[in-house]
Amino acid sequence: MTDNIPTFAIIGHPNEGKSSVLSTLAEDDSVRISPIPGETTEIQAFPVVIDGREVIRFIDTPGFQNPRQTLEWMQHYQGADDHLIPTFIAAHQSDPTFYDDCQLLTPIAEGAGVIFVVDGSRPVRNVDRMEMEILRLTGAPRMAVINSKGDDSVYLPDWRADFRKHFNAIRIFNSRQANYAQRIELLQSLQSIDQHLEPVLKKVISTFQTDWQGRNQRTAELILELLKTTLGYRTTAVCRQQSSEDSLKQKLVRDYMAYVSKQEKTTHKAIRSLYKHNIFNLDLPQHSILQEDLFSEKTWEFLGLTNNQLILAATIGGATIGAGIDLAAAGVSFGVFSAIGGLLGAAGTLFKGKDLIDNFHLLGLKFGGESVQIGPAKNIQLMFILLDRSLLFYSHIINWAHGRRDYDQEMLLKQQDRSKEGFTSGWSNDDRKLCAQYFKALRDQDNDDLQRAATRLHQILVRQLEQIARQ
Ligand SMILES: Nc1nc2c(ncn2[C@@H]2O[C@H](COP(=O)(O)OP(=O)(O)O)[C@@H](O)[C@H]2O)c(=O)[nH]1
Ligand SMILES: [Mg+2]
Repeated sequence: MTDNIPTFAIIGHPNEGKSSVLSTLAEDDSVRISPIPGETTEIQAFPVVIDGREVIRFIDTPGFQNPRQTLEWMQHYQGADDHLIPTFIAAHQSDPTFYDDCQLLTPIAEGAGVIFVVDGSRPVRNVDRMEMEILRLTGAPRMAVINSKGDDSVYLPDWRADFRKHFNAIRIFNSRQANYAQRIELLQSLQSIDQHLEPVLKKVISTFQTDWQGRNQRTAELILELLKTTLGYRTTAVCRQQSSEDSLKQKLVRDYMAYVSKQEKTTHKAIRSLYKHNIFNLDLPQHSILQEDLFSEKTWEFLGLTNNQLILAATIGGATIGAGIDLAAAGVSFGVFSAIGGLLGAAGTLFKGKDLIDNFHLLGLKFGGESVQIGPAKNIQLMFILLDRSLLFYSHIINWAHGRRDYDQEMLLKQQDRSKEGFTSGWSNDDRKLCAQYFKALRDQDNDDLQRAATRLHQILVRQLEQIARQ
């Protein structure tokens, strides 16, 4: 511990995943991760700052360069225990072949705890045992972390057996898949490696937890703001002589959709940076429904509510909701919702005048003399689709460990399952009813009702976000 900020050096053999583990633990995607062993040659501190205050610090180190000679030197050392590392460094710092070893031992000399990272999918070698023994001799509080790069788990018992002799705690931590809960668990087990660390790590953990709750609260707010600005959005255009009414309407619909899409993008970007993904272009998995445009047919087919759920939400939430009326008029079997999905899917390219105009009213299009108004949205499905897409986006973001720089198969499969349906179709009738009340209040511009519904919807969203984070 330096200046009472718990500090941990991430140590291990080159290319075992040290930097990946650090990146995920510190939620820092600026950490250099490289397939080439020996890229990291300098120690580098990565502070975790919450509310402007540094709460914990992780130090990235180069891998051991000369474990054999280092261990031999240490085994022959005769001086006082607490002088072991400073004496080693003093004796080797002018020797370039020991540069990395001196570097990685420096934070330990300054009081840092040790997180030793190994790739548990390969067998234990002699050199690993030497490195473990060096760390034991330093006397630093230390934990072993198994970050398996491959699927092979046959070597895990061997690793554990060796670790038990050399470390105060052992944890499996997959730097590419670890989520928030697993990060907390790792911090919790760090408490056990040294009694002195316990109180200060307790504080760090509770700061992490409060911070996470705050982010979920903020995410729910952002989603609500998105709903309010998009569903309540209205715009008017005046029909001029030379432009035909049809083309004016088409333009309005296009502008409307562009507006909603842009708002959604802005919101998702804000959510993304809340979870500190700033640098890497975190691509969504190839098969994710989120790859689809907001107004595409597929999106409307796979997300949002089923027809029956929609009718129910609309009728229990206030019979005057447009969606209910439109459904009744069009007939359920006709599937007006898939109709609008299809229509909007063709946005920009395949607009067919008649279809478009027939469905205009679903977006709240009104004609009044020379002017045409579009919005507020009349089809409550838009609300559920926006909700589902934001929740799915959140789920991708929080499951994207910072140490991971691409998508792996296992993750893809998991996401695929989840993306078949959105979240809102699994919500309770009461929750969906509340959405309908919110939607109605927005349309009626009833601010009191809107405020009441928004407060409750915020609670529902936070609960949903927390549930996604626990999955
Ligand atoms: N498949 C897989 N690759 C990993 C994992 N952790 C790290 N890697 C890769 O292994 C290489 C070395 O990782 P890095 O974190 O830079 O290792 P360091 O040299 O110990 O800091 C990089 O190409 C990483 O992408 C993992 O859990 N699974
Ligand atoms: Mg590294």
